[in-house]
Amino acid sequence: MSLIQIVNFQPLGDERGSLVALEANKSVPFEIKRVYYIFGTKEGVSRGFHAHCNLKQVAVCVTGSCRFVLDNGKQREEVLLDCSTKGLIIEDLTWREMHDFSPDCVLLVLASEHYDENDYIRDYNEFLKVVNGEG
Ligand code: T46
Repeated sequence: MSLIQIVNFQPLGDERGSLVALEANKSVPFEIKRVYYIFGTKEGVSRGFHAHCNLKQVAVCVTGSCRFVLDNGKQREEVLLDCSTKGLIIEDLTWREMHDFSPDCVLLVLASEHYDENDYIRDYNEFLKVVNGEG
């Protein structure tokens, strides 16, 4: 099964322009407890390089683009997020990296839990131990 799970949001545009509505337990498959957005990423900068123990997220580039790498310790796959109607579902225990941010990129992220630094696994070898049941 692919690590790349995309949810396509229905554009509700009309002659005035575009609108996308994101609703918990509908287009977003969990209760939303937190929303954050990443913007102004400097040229050549990559972000992420961590996994979460207990956090589901949906990421969407509302403007611009960036490339996501997802890794579950066995498979490593990538996807270009370049469309404001395309959301990437990121499950628990998935290593993520974000690369190639366009200068105009605004990456919106909807999260199933409040911020908790203790939920982060920031060391790749530790991540491998956890997913292989050795952690
Ligand atoms: C993820 C990817 C897609 C907070 O205080 N509250 C928050 O809700 C978040 C997300 C971050 N922070 C603080 C923690 C750090 O001091 O903001 C700083 C930057 O966070 P971080 O280095 O984790 O950012 P990214 O871009 O590497 O990762 C973020 C999310 O943290 C992460 O959960 O999945 O975006």
